[in-house]
Amino acid sequence: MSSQASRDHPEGQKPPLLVDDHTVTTVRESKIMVLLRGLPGSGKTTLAKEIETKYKDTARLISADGYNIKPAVRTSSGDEYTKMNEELNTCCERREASLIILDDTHHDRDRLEQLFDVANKYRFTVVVLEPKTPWRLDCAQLKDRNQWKLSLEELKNLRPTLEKELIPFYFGWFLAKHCGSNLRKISHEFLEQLGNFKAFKKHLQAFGSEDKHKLDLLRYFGTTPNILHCTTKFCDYGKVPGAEEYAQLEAVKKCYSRAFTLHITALFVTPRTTGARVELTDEQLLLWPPDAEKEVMPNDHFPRGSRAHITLGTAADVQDVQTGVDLLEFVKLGQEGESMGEMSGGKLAYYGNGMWMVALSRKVEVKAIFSGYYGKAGVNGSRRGGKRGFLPQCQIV
Ligand code: 2AM
Repeated sequence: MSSQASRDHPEGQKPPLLVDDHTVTTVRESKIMVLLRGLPGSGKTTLAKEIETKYKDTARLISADGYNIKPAVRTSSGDEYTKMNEELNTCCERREASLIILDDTHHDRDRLEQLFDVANKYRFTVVVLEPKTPWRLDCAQLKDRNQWKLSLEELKNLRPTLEKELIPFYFGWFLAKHCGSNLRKISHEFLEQLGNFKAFKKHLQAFGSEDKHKLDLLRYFGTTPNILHCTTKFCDYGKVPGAEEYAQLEAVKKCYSRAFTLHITALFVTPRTTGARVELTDEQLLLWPPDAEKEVMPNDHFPRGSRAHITLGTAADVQDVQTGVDLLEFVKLGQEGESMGEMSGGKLAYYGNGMWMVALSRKVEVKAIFSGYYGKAGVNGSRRGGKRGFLPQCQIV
């Protein structure tokens, strides 16, 4: 890195994907779309190039400057992006890179939505990075630094669109590609075995199954999230109470884009959802909102982190958020499960009402990047208007 670049971005302020070894390894095993965001002259390109250099064998840097797209509060239809979009789509379609770095101001909501759609279509986890240079919002300084020679006035017009941090639909840990595939495989095996289990077949009425003899659980849980993840805070782009405060937490800021290893201790099935129970470490609990359990079960007391899970599938008309509620139901029942023997690498127990859980003898470890999901509601496996959940006054929008 040039000495200019190291002065502009001191080590302590660099994103984990540049300086943390575990993150670097995990990013290499994931599909990540990095969106650099900020005013012209704020240091995006320096950061973008540094990331490209670090991941040179797997990365592709696509820059708006390279397509001569002048940053402006947009009034046009966005046609100037046609060629750049072509490069992005081809890169995704042909799997030319597992890390795509997009260098642009990213101030325009419509443009961002287009990119989130692409990321979602090709299953890229989005990471939004902003340069930490001291002058990033100082229009007087940016005037002399931006290569587009934007005037003070033009910069001042752009500034309000970039001052506010982008709050995602939800924050969470997003599984690395290989870990996600592996967990899906483990879950499929579990569902197959459970569906064929004699004792399970005795309780099929809980699943509303017309056939009294068998149930294809893989079909039953027809919808699975696009990218497997463990939600920490549902934000609805800042509309949910406490979302802005959560986004401002020091731990959230520090850990954004960092990799973690999550420990899965159990798999479960209910007539509504199937999921994996996650045991959070003390460090991971720093990212866990104190009211996460109360949000969905206000009248009960749970140890912090009890709701941590990965949704693996939902039944028709059931929302993903139900999985965490179902997990808390298991936690409430505690030791009350009836032991049903060994299955899928653990001890299977039946809790009544079609609730089954296998406690794994060996925890499954999955690597995941802490980031946000920014795309449209209802796309990443979350459906609206569920009829079968039993959520108490939870603020579903
Ligand atoms: P999940 O974490 O159980 O899968 C979008 O709906 C995502 O946010 C889903 O992953 C969903 O459930 C999670 N989520 C958490 N709390 C939510 C809430 N109160 N409303 C909607 N979704 C929520």
